[in-house]
Amino acid sequence: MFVVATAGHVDHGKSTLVRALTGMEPDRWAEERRRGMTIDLGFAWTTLPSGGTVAFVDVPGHERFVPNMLAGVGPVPAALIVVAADEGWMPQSAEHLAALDALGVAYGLLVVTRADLADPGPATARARAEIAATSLGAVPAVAVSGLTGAGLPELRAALDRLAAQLPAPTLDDPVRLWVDRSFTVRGSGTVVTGTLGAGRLRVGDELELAGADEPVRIRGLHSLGEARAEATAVSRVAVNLRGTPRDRLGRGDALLTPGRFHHTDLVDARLAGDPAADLPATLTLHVGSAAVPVRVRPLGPDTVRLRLARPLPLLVGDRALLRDPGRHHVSGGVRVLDVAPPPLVRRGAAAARAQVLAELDGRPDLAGELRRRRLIRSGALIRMGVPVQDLPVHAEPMRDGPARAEPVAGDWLADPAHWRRLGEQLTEEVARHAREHPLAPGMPVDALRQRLALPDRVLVEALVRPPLRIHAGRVGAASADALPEAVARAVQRVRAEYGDRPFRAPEADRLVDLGLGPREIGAAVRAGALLRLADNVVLLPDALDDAVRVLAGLPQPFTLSAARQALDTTRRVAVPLLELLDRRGATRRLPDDVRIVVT
Ligand SMILES: Nc1nc2c(ncn2[C@@H]2O[C@H](COP(=O)(O)OP(=O)(O)O)[C@@H](O)[C@H]2O)c(=O)[nH]1
Ligand SMILES: [Mg+2]
Repeated sequence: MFVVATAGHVDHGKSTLVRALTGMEPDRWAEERRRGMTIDLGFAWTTLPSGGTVAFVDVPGHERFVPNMLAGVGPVPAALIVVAADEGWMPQSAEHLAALDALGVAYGLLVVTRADLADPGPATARARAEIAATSLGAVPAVAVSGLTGAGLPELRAALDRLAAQLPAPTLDDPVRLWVDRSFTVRGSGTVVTGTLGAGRLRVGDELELAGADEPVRIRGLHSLGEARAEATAVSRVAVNLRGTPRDRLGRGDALLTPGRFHHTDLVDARLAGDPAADLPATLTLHVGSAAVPVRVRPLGPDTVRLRLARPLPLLVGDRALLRDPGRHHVSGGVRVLDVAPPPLVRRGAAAARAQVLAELDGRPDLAGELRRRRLIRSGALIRMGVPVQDLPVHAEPMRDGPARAEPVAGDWLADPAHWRRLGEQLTEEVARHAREHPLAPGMPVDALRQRLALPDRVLVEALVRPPLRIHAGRVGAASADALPEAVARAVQRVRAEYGDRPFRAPEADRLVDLGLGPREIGAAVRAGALLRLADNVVLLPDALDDAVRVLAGLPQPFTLSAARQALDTTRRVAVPLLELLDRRGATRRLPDDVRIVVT
C-alpha cells in the first residue's frame, strides 16, 4: 500500500479530489459536511491502474486546523499538493508546503484543481517554483477538474509512478505507530488508527504505550476496512486494543515495539534551513501525530535544546517541525541530534555543548556515541535509535584499536580509550590502597566502583586483569611479588629454609624471628604465598599437592602415624594437613581413624 497526504489551502478541492478518486467520503463529520469544510483528518483509498492500493490522508486546509493537518502528514512520506487554478498560491499553500519541507518530505505530486474554472498554467508555474525550493524538489504536475473528471486518469497514472519511486519500507524496524484517531467500537473496545511507516503488526502482539505500566495487546487489526492477522508497513491500520480504556490514549500517543524507544522530554536538535535569529522561546513541536509545547534554548548558530512539556518517544535522526501557533507560522524543521543530552550546569557547558552538536548530523553513530557517553548499556543506545549491531564502527586512532560494539561487561559498551584509562586508573587505585593499607587483603570492589565513579560493580570486575585478581570481594595482587617487602622477604626465607622439607612447618618462635605475625601471615596467605593449616602452622603453598602424591604411595588405607612418617613431619602438621585434605576431598577418613587417598 502507498499512503499519501493531501496538502493545500482551504477550498482548493482536496476533499473533492479524494472523493472523485476513491468514491469514498473523506469528510467524516456531519459538521464537516454541513459546512462543506474539512476540519479533521479524512481517510479513503482506491486501487490504482497498476493494481496497487493508494490510501489518502485528507487534511483540512483552513488555517485554524493546521495542527490537525500536521498530525496527518507527520507520519506520511508523500504528499499531494493541491492548488486551485482559479485562486492560485495562497497562505496555507505556503504554510503546508513549509510544513512538508520542515519534515523533509521528499515525494510528491502537484495537482492543480478546478481547471474547469481557470487556465491552470499560472497556478502550476507558481506552485512548481515554490515546491522546487523545498525538500520535494521538482515534482510532476497534473491539472484536473473534480467536477468534470478531466485529468483524473492522468493523475491515477502519476500516482502509480510516484508509488513506484518510494523507497521500500523497512519491515524489520521497530514499530512506532503514531495515533491519529481513537474511538470505541461496541463489543470490541478501544480502536486506534494511524499510518504504519515501518515494521509490522500482528494480532496478539504486545506493544508499549507511554505512561502505561503494562504492555498493551493487539486484539484485532484492520486495514482498508478489512480484518487482518498482520499488517506491514507502509499502510493505514486500525488497531483494536485488548483491555485498554479509550481515555488512555488518543492523537499524539504512539504504540511502540517494547524496549526500542526512549521517552524523552529533552532533546538537542539542529534547525533546518536558515534558522530565524529571533526564534520565540516557546513554540509547538510537531512530530508524528503529536504536538507538544516546547521551550527553546539556542545553543549554537543552528542548534537548540528543546524542553518538551511532555515526553515523546523520539530517536536520533527524527525530523520534526516547530510552529508558532500564535502567528500561524511554521518556524522551521528540526532534526533530532540527541535524545538523552547531558545537563548544562557548569559555566561554559552550553558553549561546549554547541561545539559537540556542530559535529553531529542526526545519523546514528555508534563510535561517536561511545566516545561522548564513554560507558552506556547497549539497550539504552538502541532505545535512542543507535543500532548496536550491523553498524559501521569507525576506527579510532591506531593505538586505541577499533571501537568495539561487544560489551565490556553485561550489556555495557565502552569507548575503548576510556576503558583503557579506567583500567590504568584501577591499577593505580589498587596500588595506592596497598601502599596505604599494606596488610589489607586488597581494595573492596565497591570502594573501587566509587573511586572510578562507575555505575555498576560488573564494570569493576571486568576491569581487573592479572596480576590483579578479585578475591572475597576485594581487588588485590594475585602473586607474592605484590606483598609488602618485609613479608615477601620473610616468605623467601621460609622457602629457602624449608624448601627441601616441605612438610616441616616453622616453629612459632621461628615465625616471630622472621617477622611473620598473624597479620603478615594473613597477607601472605591471601596472596597465595603461604598455606595456613592452623594458627601459627604454615606451609609453602605447593605442599598440598606434594602430600597427596606421597600419601598415594602408601598402602591404603593408612593411619595418621603412617602418614606422619611418610611425610617426615610432626603431629602438629600432620593432623591439620590431613583434615584439610579431607575437606578438599583429596583424602577420605574411614572408621578407626584410617584414611584413603581419593582417586
Ligand atoms: N468547478 C469546480 N469546483 C470544484 C472543483 N474541486 C472542488 N470544487 C469545489 O470547491 C469547493 C471546495 O472543495 P473542497 O474539496 O471541499 O476543498 P478542500 O477544502 O480543499 O477540501 C467545493 O464547493 C467544491 O465543490 C473542481 O475541480 N471544479
Ligand atoms: Mg477538504
